[in-house]
Amino acid sequence: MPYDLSALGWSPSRDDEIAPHAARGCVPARVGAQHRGAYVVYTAAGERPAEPAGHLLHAAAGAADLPVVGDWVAAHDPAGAAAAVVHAVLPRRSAFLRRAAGTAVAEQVVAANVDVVLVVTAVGRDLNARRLERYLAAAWDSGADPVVVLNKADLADDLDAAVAEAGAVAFGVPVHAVSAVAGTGVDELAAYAAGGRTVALLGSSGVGKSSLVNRLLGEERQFVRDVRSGDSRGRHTTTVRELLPLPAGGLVLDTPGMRELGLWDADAGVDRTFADVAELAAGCRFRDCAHEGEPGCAVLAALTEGRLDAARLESYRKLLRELRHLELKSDPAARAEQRRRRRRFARSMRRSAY
Ligand SMILES: Nc1nc2c(ncn2[C@@H]2O[C@H](COP(=O)(O)OP(=O)(O)OP(=O)(O)O)[C@@H](O)[C@H]2O)c(=O)[nH]1
Ligand SMILES: [Mg+2]
Ligand SMILES: [Zn+2]
Repeated sequence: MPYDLSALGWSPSRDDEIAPHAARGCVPARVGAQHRGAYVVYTAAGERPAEPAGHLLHAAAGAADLPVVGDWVAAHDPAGAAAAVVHAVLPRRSAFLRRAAGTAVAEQVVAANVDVVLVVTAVGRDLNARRLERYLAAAWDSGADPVVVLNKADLADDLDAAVAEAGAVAFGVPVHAVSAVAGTGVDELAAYAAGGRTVALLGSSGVGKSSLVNRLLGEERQFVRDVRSGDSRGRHTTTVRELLPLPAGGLVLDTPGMRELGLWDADAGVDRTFADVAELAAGCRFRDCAHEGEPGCAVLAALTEGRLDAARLESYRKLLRELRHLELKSDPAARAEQRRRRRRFARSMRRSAY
């Protein structure tokens, strides 16, 4: 099935980026999935298997330089070829990062060029303010717009209370109460993919990400955990990240549930998530106030007066401590290089704003 590139999220602002590669016979392709060393990409011609060119692997300083799901790449795909060959990764407009699971200190790019991150949680046990804050920080930091999705609304005893609980940490981020089973609220989520946008669903295992993806696709494409197997935690039904084009244009990215989301270099995202604390902190007497008992501390004053939740302040401090700890453990030169690269992304992002 051929694709309209704009429905895959191609923007004219990328025409200049592909031009030098097009001159060498490459076409734009969007990475839909990654299976070990190989990829599935979408091009104007359709869905194609792809592999990285040797020089791309050779020049990569780390995994972050190689294509990830959501990337736009330059691919050589002559008629009759068994697989396309990826020659270059085009600049990322956004990148969702986390600390790679199981390793001491390595970053992992979970997905690139996501426009909207749906932070999916479910009413009941999964709904957890502290976890939401963590996801929101990573989502803001990625450069995408976060949205909170409260799924399994059909199971709620008190839906208003659940929405209020999510709203208390969301601060201006939209909160949608939906049900993948009943189909309620799914249209509101579909609207985020309008105009060829890319919507990623992230959250714990079992909250219903794949069920929502199936609703958005209008078909049972993604495997969903069997109800009879209960909600045995830690069993991941979805095992690979997969970017899927929607019939009306735009794309959804289904992801395996994350057991833990370790933040990576997400200072700006934490500040954005805790904009209320940051705003209070602007009123502290000392600019480097740690809000630990310094005189003239506006944050502690708000805490005393009950205008700031103690658990929220502790959560803010905990995330900042985590980031500091990571900074101490990791290689400063490597981190400086990563920062520089990210700033370069940010600059190219501003230059070629949609
Ligand atoms: N009652 C109710 N059950 C739901 C809803 N959405 C999903 N479920 C059920 O929740 C279970 C998990 O759904 P999945 O869609 O597999 O969850 P997931 O987030 O994709 O899980 P992973 O792939 O492991 O990350 C399944 O048994 C679904 O039928 C909902 O809105 N209401
Ligand atoms: Mg799933
Ligand atoms: Zn202070």
